[in-house]
Amino acid sequence: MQDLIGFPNVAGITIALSKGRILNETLPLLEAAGIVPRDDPHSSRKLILATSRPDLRLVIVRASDVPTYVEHGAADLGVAGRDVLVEHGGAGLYQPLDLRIGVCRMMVAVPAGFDYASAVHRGARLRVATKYVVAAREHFAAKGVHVDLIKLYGSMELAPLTGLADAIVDLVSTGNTLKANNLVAVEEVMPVSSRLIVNQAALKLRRAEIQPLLKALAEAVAGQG
Ligand code: PRT
Ligand code: MG
Repeated sequence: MQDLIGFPNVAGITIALSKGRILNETLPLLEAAGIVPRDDPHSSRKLILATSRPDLRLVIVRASDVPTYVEHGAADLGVAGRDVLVEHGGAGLYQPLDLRIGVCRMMVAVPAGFDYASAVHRGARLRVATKYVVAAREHFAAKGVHVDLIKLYGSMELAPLTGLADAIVDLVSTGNTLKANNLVAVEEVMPVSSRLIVNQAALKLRRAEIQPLLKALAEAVAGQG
């Protein structure tokens, strides 16, 4: 079969992934499903990677762009964290499988010594810096906490240390980053893991191609340690 690399997605299956932990943790699942990139994705600078399956390619995009590629059908499938999916809104996406990778928690964190509970109890208005404004807005609204959200694109931990915000909403896995910046987690917003996402139209129109892949990945997830 002819190589599909570089061609629009007229045939075959395209999977969108982001470099870093999602790629690292997805590769073993893909391998268990019989899919291995032809070039080493860690050293290659290619953004489209051919695989051991001639009808299946990987595209490398920013983590927060994965749902956009899949929503618009530029990729048929993708892997994205729940954090990213909540901010995107999930329109046009089917989320059939929790891959149980990229596991962490979205937390509210404040400087050590800041009495969050009593600030909330007093009804104080808190300035909260975060990349996750949709999740944060829903969380504080549900708790009846008054907040002014400040949108950031990274290094949230710096915001309380510089006086930009009273609190942050960020992802925490080991807790080392919070600790190193003298912050403490005070409340969970949501548990996070990465999901397989599928373009809804692609699943309907090309179920025969996509369904076996979903099944193979579900088995890979069930078999992972
Ligand atoms: O880095 P870039 O701006 O390109 O994009 P990104 O940060 O969205 O991508 P990436 O690769 O860093 O993260 C991809 C996905 O991994 C996220 O969308 C999450 O679903 C998932 N994930 C799992 C995490 C973490 N764990 C995590 N700990 N993403 C980020 N972190 C960061 C966190 O924001 C904080 O800065 O790691 C730091 C905390 O880690 P600990 O171990 O010190 O607690
Ligand atoms: Mg990052």
